[in-house]
Amino acid sequence: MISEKLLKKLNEQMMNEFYSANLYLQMSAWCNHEGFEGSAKFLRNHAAEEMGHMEKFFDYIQDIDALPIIDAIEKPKSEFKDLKHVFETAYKHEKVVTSRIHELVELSLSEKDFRTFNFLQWYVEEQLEEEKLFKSILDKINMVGLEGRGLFIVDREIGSMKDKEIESIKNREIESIK
Ligand code: OFO
Repeated sequence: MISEKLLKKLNEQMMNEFYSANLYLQMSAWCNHEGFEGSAKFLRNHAAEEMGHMEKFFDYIQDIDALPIIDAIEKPKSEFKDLKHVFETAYKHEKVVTSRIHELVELSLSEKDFRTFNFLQWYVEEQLEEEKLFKSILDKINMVGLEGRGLFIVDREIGSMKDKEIESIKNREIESIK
């Protein structure tokens, strides 16, 4: 049976994933408002992906015969200096999520809860992808700077990135069932 402490942490992470979804939805709104349609589309898709992360916790908690507790969600940031600031914030946020997932893994291991440890491995791998993804976008923005046509082209490219990401996730899933 899962310990109360670990269950509380799983619930907290479920709510953190909700927060991630809201953060990216808010960022998407900001981008749309500023005319960055590609980034807005990408971030809106990403918000939906974060809801999937939340649901995985929601389902797992129920699978182990415990009760998911939906709690209040902190208001996400809604003001950004520029597009670079949006993706810097996202990249920083993903690093925080990674460290929270690692703390959960550490706790599950110290409590010898191997089932939860195993469940969390999906998130360990996912966080590597999330950090890589946001870092690659930031690199692109840094390369072209914040002025002129370059940023317009990068924004368009960001808008098409989701399809590539979905493709790579599908490939990973196919590999894992081979
Ligand atoms: Fe962005 O990975 Fe969940 O929070």
